[in-house]
Amino acid sequence: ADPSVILASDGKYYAYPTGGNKFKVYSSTDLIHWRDEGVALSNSDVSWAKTNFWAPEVLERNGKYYMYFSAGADVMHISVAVSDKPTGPFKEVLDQPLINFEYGTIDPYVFIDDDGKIYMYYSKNMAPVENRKESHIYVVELGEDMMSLKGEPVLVSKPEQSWELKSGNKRWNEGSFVLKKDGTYYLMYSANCYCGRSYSVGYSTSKSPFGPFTKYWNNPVLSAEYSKVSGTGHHSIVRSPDGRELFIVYHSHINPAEGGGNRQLNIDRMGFREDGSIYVNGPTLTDQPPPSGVNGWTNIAGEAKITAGSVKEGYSVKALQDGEIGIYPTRTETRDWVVARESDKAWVKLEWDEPREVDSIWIYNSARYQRALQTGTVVMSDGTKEHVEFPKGEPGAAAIVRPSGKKLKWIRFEVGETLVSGSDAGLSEIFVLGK
Ligand code: FUB
Repeated sequence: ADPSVILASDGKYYAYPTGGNKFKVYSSTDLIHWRDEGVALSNSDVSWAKTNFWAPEVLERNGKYYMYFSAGADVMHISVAVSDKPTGPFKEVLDQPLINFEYGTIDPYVFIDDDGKIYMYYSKNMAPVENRKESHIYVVELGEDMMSLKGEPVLVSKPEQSWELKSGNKRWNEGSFVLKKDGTYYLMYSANCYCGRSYSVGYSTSKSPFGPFTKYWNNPVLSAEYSKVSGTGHHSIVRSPDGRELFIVYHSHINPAEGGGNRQLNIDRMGFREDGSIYVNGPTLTDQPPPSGVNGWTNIAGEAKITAGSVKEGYSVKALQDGEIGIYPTRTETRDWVVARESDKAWVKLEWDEPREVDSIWIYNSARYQRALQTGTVVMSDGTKEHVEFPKGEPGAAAIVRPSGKKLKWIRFEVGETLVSGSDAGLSEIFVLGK
């Protein structure tokens, strides 16, 4: 649960999840295979708390690794431990909590701005508000030592949008993660009870790390609404080995029917649209292409010239190269290539300047049932043809063709049967893993 994943300067990924009386650490070179690296921080090294070791966040700076975490018994507090290595052992240096308010505080996230200023985002946990309890997100500046507070905390987020009000008279904004892009601060967070199906991720934006933050109108960006998965949230974000792709790492319930505190780690792609909004290609439960750069493969679909026999008015064939796959039918309505099925023009072609080595072709259906496909055919420039059947009822599952290293100048996809007879046909994305 609550996975913090970093790409350290040694070129390896490290994952730190919530523990009971300790934090463990796992390493990976590709975000696929993980190795247990043992205990990163043990409660025997923390004088002021022995239980509820929740939500660690690790940050590398000037050759040191800082682990911010929450722990405590009746009242949760936030502190920081330091190590020379990403695997630890992390040692608590303050011998008391860094945030030691009379109310509970959890889920620290530390963000270093371009000007070197350091900010900690965290949640004030379950405070009384009218006849309910709520968790709100605050930000406070940290000193250059990374372990002292500067100034007063500022409130930056509380549950307000309808998707955040799905857990009765307890409401949460927690699990912050902050990133900055083109001068805009994105405050991502989770809402609703971690124990329930509706735990989801949304975000808000601001021109200042202190806010005011405006919530994205189309939140949540990660939820279990259309999936068999349950309780998707408390995430971190990390880049692929070659830096080209972003991955969101989050937890979901091990047993979706039960919910509760038994959670597992999930990884999916995410990205930014041209208008600056965030999309998440998840939750998925099926095979997905490996992260860009693993074994030298990357998505070369965007480097191809794309043409289609026909495109329905109001849609674009470029939607197949925008990185966004069909998961959320209502939120991505216009992000499909749409074509009339009853037409010999129902095809799309990707052509490269030179023949390219192609490992696999991933064809993602429309998330909209009314235009989703059952079948199609992939025609390749070497003269081969392959019939594909689309997986049913599994958002984000691709029809996969594996040329396994063949050199191809072009590929063409021909639309077959739709799920709804006689309807328009739609695809959300074509991903070509190649070199
Ligand atoms: O895992 C314990 C708590 O549950 C975390 O601190 C919250 O973010 C929620 O995921």
